[in-house]
Amino acid sequence: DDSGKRVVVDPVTRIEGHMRCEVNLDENNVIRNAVSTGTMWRGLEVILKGRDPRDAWAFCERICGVCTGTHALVSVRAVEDAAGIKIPENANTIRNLMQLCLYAHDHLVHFYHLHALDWVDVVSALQADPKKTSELAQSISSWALSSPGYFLDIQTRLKAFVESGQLGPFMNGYWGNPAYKLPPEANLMAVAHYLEALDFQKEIVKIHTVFGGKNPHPNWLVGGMPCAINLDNTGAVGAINMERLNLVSSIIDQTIDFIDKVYVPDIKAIGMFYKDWLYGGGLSGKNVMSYGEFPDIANDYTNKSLLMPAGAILNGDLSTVYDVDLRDPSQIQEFVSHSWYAYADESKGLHPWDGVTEPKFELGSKSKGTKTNIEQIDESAKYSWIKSPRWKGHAMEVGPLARYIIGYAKNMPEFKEPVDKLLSDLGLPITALFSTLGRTAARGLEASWASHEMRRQFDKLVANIKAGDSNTANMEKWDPNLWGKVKGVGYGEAPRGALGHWVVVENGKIANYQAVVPTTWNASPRDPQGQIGAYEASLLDTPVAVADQPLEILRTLHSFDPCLACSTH
Ligand code: NFC
Repeated sequence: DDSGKRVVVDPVTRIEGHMRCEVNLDENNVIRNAVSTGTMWRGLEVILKGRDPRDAWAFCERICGVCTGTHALVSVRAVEDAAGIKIPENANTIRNLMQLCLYAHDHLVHFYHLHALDWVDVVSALQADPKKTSELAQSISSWALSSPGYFLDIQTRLKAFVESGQLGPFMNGYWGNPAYKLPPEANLMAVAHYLEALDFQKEIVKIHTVFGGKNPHPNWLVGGMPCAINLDNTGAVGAINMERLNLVSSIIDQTIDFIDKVYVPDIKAIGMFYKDWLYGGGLSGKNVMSYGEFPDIANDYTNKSLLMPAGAILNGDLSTVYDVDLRDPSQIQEFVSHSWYAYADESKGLHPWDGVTEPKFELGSKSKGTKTNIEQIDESAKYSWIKSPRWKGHAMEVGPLARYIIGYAKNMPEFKEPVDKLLSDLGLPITALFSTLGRTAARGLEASWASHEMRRQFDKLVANIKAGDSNTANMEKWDPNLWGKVKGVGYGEAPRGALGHWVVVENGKIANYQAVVPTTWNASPRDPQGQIGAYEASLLDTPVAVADQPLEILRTLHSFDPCLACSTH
């Protein structure tokens, strides 16, 4: 599309992986066309072929170090599904704790370190009055670090940073851009919380190190979890004992405190100043989907057991939540007509059990520049390393906002009440949810939900151990040579949205392996019908204040928490 002014953002930063975005602006600097491109391919699906299915989790986990462990989780679920392996109760609860811990950590880091600076003007914080900042902080939260002296200290550190000309993590922001709306005091408060969150986030992941040995890339196991439990400190070296459980318990308390007293109030404070900026809804008011997560009953991955429900909504009709069936070949399909892969017939999609990953890099005739230095991409041809997944032919948005919309539509109080409360505090209608701000707010609410659910799952684990059950793994059916030709699917909700792995096992080895990933859904290029994905849809009709400072583009893209490493895998 050559109409208007083409703006290219490459690389998009403060994300995971390699992304390029191009937009066309009309004469009023409003976005009229958007192109989302994944610029790197990983090849994990190809690497997995011929390997032992019990090792798949360890390879898949390396798809990403940000949503660490979540690929391993759905991988072991896929292999267990294929082999008909059931996991013990404790393994299910520990897996839930690992995944909830990931939600809390990932959402917190995303908000403060990858997204906040799209709303917060760091340099403006230098103009803030520390006393007024303290009053503002104390008016929204009981968090202890809120004295005038504390904020003066942060401001002095920041000033030294700016004066040295070495802004460190605050380099290259569009400081002073008119799209920033927070007063200096709110900016200073947010900078303080950016630094506090940077320090605190390392505590949360210690939960992964207790149950999974390390972070990133903790250990998992087909058939359960690899950690032994021994409260008496006898027997297995490195087993989970009372001291470690107490550490986990104390980190859970601190996480709840930080999220409820810092993260959620900050979301509300930022929402207050930006509630007129309701762009970026894209597909969220139309098509959203969740596979569901957190089975409360071991080995039951249906809505009877899932604390976060599965479902799909089409055309914004919240009165109907459709069932999602990942085994049905007509429901989930991936297309490659605009992706750098080859299919025998690219007018059709493939269900992941029959999926093909064969790279084919070529540029359309209307692209500008060279293969190694593309100046403008041709979106009428192949233009991304991301495939285009579709549910019953529809492009879908996935992620925290999709999950909250589905929970809301299902009238589940734990999702509906916090949303209604936030909207009423901000004086906004439900439609305001379908926006960039709504996506950011849903993630904050979800971080709070996840931290409290961690407490419940932890108490459940301890109660079960104290009742005499210390089993964490089921090693029956361990030998894949005895499985025959089988296929399985593992699914769940990664922090960024719906994640599925499909595996086919033959002669004890992986015959095919396909992952369809949250960012693959959201960042997908066009499909053969020309339907755009969630990122492209969300950018349309957004005005950009300064064309060569695409702050609004980053703000909306970041609200999805892009992970391009995952999307291209
Ligand atoms: Ni990487 Fe992901 C995997 C994605 O499923 N997208 O939240 C998850 O990365 O962050």
